[in-house]
Amino acid sequence: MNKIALISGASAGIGYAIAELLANNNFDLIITGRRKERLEILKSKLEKTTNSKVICLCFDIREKQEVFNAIETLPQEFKKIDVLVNNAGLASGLCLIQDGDIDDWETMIDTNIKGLLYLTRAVSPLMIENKKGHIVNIGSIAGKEVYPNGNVYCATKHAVDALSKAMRIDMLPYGIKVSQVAPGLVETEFSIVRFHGDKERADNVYKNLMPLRPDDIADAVLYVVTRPEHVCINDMLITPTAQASSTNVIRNK
Ligand code: NDP
Ligand code: 8X3
Repeated sequence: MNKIALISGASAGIGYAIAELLANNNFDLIITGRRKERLEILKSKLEKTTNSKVICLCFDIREKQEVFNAIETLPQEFKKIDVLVNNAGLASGLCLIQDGDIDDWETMIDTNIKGLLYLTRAVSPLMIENKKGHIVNIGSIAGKEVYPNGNVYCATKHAVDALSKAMRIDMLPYGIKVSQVAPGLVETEFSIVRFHGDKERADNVYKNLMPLRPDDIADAVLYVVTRPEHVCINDMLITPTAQASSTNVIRNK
């Protein structure tokens, strides 16, 4: 029997890659995001090419009521969620604190912290009821250290780091695992979103180096969620070989 994984932010990038890999490894999926059409295309692709059943939930993770309503609409058998991947997130802007755009700050805080909390609050009681579960939070190297102009994004990912540790303590009595996977530079739509659609600026982030691919992170998530019952991977920090820290990156000349 397939396990069930809910992946937030599966319409692009890392979440999309996780969905594909888990579907190919005997998971049924609940995939979420705001872009319904992309989710529907992914669902039909996965249902054609794998034996996975897929449900799309289209909601804005910043909207508390939308999150709770979406989980409520799940068919009973899909409420037995084995794995929750809290992946939906973004950076908006890259700016000194004194010049920061407060709307950007609120978008990041509402998505990366509050959205992750809403979804966890909606799903974790179901896991407790079913006496099983695994929460995987997609953190970041930005949750381990800060870098110039990264201020609020780094703060939101430090919050994910802290919440991952705190959730592991709270879930301990129920045997529910909590893991964090914290990537460095991964080439996705992340930088296009961060720079508000400026593709040239986004391309520069990955220029002259071999960044991580979304599949590299999916591979780590698959590893994390397929360990034996008694093994919990607490935390994985993964960078490209060309990156030693947020600010130490080697680029080809
Ligand atoms: P992408 O921009 O490619 O994908 C982001 C995903 O999050 C999309 O599916 C998007 O769906 C979803 N999302 C964003 N905002 C919302 C929202 N308000 N409601 C619902 N879904 C939302 O970025 P990545 O794949 O790179 O990012 C995934 C995660 O990985 C993020 O948490 C990011 O912080 C983290 N990360 C990324 C790194 C990188 O270098 N790329 C490195 C370290 C961590 P939609 O727009 O359809 O709603
Ligand atoms: C995304 C990686 O270095 O742009 O979390 O913050 S970084």
